[in-house]
Amino acid sequence: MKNTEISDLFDEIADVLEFIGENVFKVSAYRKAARAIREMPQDIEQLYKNNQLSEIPGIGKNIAQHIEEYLKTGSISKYKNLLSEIPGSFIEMMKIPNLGPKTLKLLYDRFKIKTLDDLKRILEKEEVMKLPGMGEKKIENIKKGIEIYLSKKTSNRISLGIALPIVTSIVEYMKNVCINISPCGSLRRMKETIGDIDILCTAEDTKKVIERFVEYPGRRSVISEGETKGSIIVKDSLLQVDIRVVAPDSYGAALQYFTGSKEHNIKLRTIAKEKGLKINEYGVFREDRKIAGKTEEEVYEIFGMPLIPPELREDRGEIEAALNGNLPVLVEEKDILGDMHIHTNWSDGSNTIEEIAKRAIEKGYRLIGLADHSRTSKFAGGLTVEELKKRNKEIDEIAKKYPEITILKGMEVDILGDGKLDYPDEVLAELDFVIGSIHQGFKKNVTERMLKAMENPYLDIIGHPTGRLLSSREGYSVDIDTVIEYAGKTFTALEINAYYDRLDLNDTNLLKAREKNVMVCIGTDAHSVWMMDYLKLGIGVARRGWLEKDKILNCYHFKEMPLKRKKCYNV
Ligand code: DGT
Ligand code: CA
Ligand code: CA
Ligand code: ZN
Repeated sequence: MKNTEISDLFDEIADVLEFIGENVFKVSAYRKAARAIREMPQDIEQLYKNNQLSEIPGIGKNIAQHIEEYLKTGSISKYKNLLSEIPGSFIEMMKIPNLGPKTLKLLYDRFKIKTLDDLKRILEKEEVMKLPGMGEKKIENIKKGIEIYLSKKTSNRISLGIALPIVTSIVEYMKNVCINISPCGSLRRMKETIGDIDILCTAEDTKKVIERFVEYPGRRSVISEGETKGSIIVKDSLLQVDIRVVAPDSYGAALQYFTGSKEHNIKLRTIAKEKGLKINEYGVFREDRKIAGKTEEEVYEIFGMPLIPPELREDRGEIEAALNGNLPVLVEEKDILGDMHIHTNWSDGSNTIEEIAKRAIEKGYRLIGLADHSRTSKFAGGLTVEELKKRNKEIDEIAKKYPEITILKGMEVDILGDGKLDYPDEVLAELDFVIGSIHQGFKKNVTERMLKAMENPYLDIIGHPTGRLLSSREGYSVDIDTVIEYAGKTFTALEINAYYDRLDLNDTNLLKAREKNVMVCIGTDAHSVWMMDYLKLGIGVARRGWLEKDKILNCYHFKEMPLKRKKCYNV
């Protein structure tokens, strides 16, 4: 079937027409045609052969001619001519989610960008914000779009932070036709990247569920529509979403099965066999009698285990731990008293201390750690010693106004080329806590510099310890095992940077940190109050790393918080 090819082409024609400023009716004619063809069940070639193109709603003579031309020759001359009117890489850039042709045109006219690299570069510039309609959130969304576009091109996986809001919105949209509904698969396990989204539900009317699902307003296209299953691709991330409707008495078994991981399920099936049982997505069976399946708890209970939290289900020892009764008591959202890594407008954040405090109170936090950049990070508005003192004075004033929250005077201090910190010790000593981060020289002696920095009694936490960016950067050349071990020896905590593109440390490194008894600190690295929402990603990563609340700094009130500078450790 050539339906998708043709509708993609029409969408591209619409993009280009919009980019060159054609009239809106023309643009929308192509968009309507693209959508009609994409979503119709019949094969367009067949319709053409039967002379029925004009029966497709929204397809006039002009567009019918294009279809005919494409089916006969494999291309559309109008499209070729249009392409010659716009710079080469623009067709590619128009595929970036969250970046429409109008915005692209705006950026092109103002900055003369030609390539994707140009685009990335200008998005970092202050002037971009001054363009009409270009807020901070919009820029952040375009950056996300670029990430999605690039990762789809290379690995086909999307970061958790992007997939999570999509599934939330779909679940919200589907709720009223379902009895139970839950995401499963890697998303429920809070894995850092997601291949596709899986959703499971029960309902009185199965048909209604699928019908509504394939009408989801955020869909780009429908891949399949069956009796109990449906698949769509969503527009803003090009992710595939699968939904499955199951019978209520199999819901638990299905949830268990489709949450995975595959490795966890294989291990469970082996155990079932040893007990003479059979487990599948319908239930647990002895001979042919079903003995469990309605709830997940019931399924695990049959094997003598408590419910294993989804984040642990990777066959990394969780089944053995469950059988022996020593599963960790994982940290929960309610254990976290606040966010320990927030930038204010004293450095490169966009909100005032007061705005941040207010948002934190709204979120029910008991404390926040403000961590602005230090003086060497000039590009990020790093504070001089003078400015730091002024900022701290302002914190004192705001703190008086909001006694319900503890505002900690922290800093994200650069670890310099020689492993020293960016302020003298007496300045660091006046702060409540210090995060030390590598922001320059990603390839130069990073391990040695980190170890040296950890010897400083005022360096409490190492920020984003590996420096990786999920979308684009492998990370520093750092021997993370050595860093983790030394963190244990020096009572330095390691950060879980919860920004969606970092998630650093990740689950596997956290498991190592846990072995070495290293403390962990969760921070969103928010540069704007809405980014404080990323905290839940950090909690998910912490849970995947088997962390309990006693190992997490944010679970302590400041007075009891075991920071290195307080020398409260038993050596
Ligand atoms: P993803 O989508 O690559 O991020 O990872 P998952 O874990 O969501 O994998 P997916 O979507 O292929 O399948 C969803 C779940 O279904 C998976 O976690 C476990 C279950 N599953 C899929 N295929 C198999 C299989 O061959 N054997 C078993 N035991 N379970 C499977
Ligand atoms: Ca999946
Ligand atoms: Ca799937
Ligand atoms: Zn940083």
